[in-house]
Amino acid sequence: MQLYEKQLNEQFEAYIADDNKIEPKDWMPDAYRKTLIRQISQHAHSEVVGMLPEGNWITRAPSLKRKAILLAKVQDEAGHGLYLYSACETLGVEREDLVKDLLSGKAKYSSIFNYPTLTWADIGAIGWLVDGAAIMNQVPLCRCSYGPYARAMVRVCKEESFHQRQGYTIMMELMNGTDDQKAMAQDALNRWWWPSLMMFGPSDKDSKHSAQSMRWKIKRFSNDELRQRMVDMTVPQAELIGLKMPDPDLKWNEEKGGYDFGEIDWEEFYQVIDGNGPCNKDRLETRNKAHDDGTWVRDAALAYAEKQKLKRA
Ligand code: BYC
Repeated sequence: MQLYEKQLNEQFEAYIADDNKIEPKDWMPDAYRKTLIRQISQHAHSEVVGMLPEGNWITRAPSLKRKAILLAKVQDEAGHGLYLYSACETLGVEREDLVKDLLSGKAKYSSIFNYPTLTWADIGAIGWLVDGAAIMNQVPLCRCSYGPYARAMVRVCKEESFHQRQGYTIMMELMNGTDDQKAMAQDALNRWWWPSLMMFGPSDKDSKHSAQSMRWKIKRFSNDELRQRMVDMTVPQAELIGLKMPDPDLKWNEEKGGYDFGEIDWEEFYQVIDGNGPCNKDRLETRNKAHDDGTWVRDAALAYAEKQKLKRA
């Protein structure tokens, strides 16, 4: 490393150690930039692909009120994707290239969106558990060292908290309903619980990026710390409405002040992130079709912008 670059690096590390925010025009090491582009773009893709499992239920929501709520939630996810692509672009990458990587299957997005939504209760389980996990992971990201990402997270977290409550109220209503409705809610919890815990990423001993990301204050807590908090927050919520956690090893541990829980099926996790989950192929095909079908909209918007520019010139 050149002396000059070494000094810049030391200044950068000290600036972060003092809890300052790095802004787009500030000097930053290439590896920091690369890590942020990786994480923020994967996050943006997750928001966009995340619309698909829920979008599947908009036409079948059980009432007009539920349809309106679900529609608003899915639109929020699109908005989150847009803020995140914008935050990512401040790092010097083109949105078009990021989207290309998603559509070709090169880029990752959250494992959770590769599972099917089989019943209405799945919409409750997604809001309660998936958005619940998202809040747990994203509230600390509001303090991320990169300014544009941290600021985008503030609004995202407010909206995620509404999403979590809409999911939990669906589960509550089902658990106050008929035996069939209760069984449907329990079945959704059984299928979504373990994939929701996988959202936090590999266990700390296998997480290749965590140590560096925590030193740079991109991540504030490790994958396992956040997963533990998720379990501790969710178990009492399940008990309150009469749901049973699908984990025979779940047990309160007085000494640690949290729950012990069973081992995650890491083989399943790696299969899903390698593209072999139940819906990976379907999700990518749907996104590609939506992108192709939307070409005329992008072309029209560009033509309109061009016309306006000429008018002003
Ligand atoms: N799924 O070293 P690690 C939402 C990858 S959107 C797929 O621990 P890191 C919502 C990881 O990328 C939810 N891949 O990595 C939307 C890495 O692969 P590469 C999305 C995963 O980055 C709509 C490798 O495994 N949230 O909530 O330190 C509706 C090693 O992992 C997963 C975010 O993106 C996974 N679950 O930590 C409702 C939050 N886990 O890149 C809800 C921001 C790990 O080396 N992201 N991988 O090929 C993060 O906080 C972190 O990136 C992670 C992973 C905790 C996810």
